[in-house]
Amino acid sequence: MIEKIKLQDPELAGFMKKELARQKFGLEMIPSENFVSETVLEALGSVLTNKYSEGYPKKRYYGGNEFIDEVEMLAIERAKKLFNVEHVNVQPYSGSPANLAVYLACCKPGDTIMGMNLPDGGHLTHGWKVSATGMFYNSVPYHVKSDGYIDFEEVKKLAREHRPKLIWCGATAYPREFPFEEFAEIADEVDAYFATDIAHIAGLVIGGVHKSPSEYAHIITTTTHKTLRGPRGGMIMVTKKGLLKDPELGMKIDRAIFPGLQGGPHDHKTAAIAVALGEAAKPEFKEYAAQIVMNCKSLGESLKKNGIKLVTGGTDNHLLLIDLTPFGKGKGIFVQEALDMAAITTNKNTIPADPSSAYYPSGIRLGTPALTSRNMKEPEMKTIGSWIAEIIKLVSDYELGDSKDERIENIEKFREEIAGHALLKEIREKVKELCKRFPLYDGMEY
Ligand code: DSN
Repeated sequence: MIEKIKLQDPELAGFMKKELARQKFGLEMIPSENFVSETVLEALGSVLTNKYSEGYPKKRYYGGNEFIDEVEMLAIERAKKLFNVEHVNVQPYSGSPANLAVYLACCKPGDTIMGMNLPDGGHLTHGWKVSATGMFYNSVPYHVKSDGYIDFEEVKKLAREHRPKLIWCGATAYPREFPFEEFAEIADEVDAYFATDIAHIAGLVIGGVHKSPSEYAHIITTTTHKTLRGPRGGMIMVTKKGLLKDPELGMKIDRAIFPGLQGGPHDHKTAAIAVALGEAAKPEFKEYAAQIVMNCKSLGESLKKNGIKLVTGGTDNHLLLIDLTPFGKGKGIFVQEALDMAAITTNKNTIPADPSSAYYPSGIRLGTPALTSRNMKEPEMKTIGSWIAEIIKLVSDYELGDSKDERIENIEKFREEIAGHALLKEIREKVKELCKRFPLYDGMEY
């Protein structure tokens, strides 16, 4: 599969081989990750990467784009149909530039915008202070309540008080279904653009297991590599409602992407998006999406049964947020690293009202899209939940400490003591055996 790389660049091939083995024999549980089909990989590795195509189909700044035009139009048509929208731009390099383009199209620098607070589960590009979106716009964040659900009373109050130009609904760590309808009502009342960022749940929307925002939002953005199971990329969609509010919205979005923010589109990635959208249109994809959610609920039940606390007490979607505060604050790093040693990949994450910090948060975010892609189901989730709970309990007594020096020392001590721990070794072996029963990229060798 990488024969030529092996011959020409064995050093690189060695790293790639190790990464393939890591993916094959570990449990990938970061909820924003997934395994693309070999067809998507083929499109990504194609000669389409050679082309420059600034502009849009039939309106390019370079010659030789007659076939690239067809590829891009195919991706656009497939997205329009699947998401029930009027206008699609498939050129964003990924989710962050897609979101930035929405600001460029709808706001002027300094305008007020509203999005979910990052530590509450929102995204950097929804106005967080260190992102360009929080620096160039007046960001008024909303929060979740102590039960972990969006504080909609606060959303209404802030929107009426600040009259934002743009309101975002979307998140990276929110385990519940989004109330698109309620957001649309308040956005309409204050005459704001309403943008939904469905990066995490795009596949669930297509699969019909999460409500679609197409009836409620003006703009929908998404990445294409999460539950949608495509290549790393982004899309911006304008709905019928969006064009009614602003008939020029599609054109404004296109101009914001090119020439506003980007140069030539990545045509090999556009082809891979077309492949993924073709796959997502098949009936099997609906079953896949439903299974992601069933698996996640089952994983959540198993964790709870084994004494682990979850933000909001469970999930409606593909992800869970473990609240580690019953064991103390800032425990995420210990749990993430111990799980890594057992070949279970998750990420440390803030939880709402986290008593620690973003780098040393008190939660773990995990989910089921990738495990579901390798055909694991509820019985496997039950087992995996019990392994994760065992590992959490194993490391729950480790303390971070308050000063920087104490933290460095404590983490080093933790790493020394935990490396090669018998329980982690035992679970790592069990993980490997489980992975062999659910092969990934079967027959693919690097
Ligand atoms: N990095 C993505 C995630 O993990 O959710 C969001 O951009």
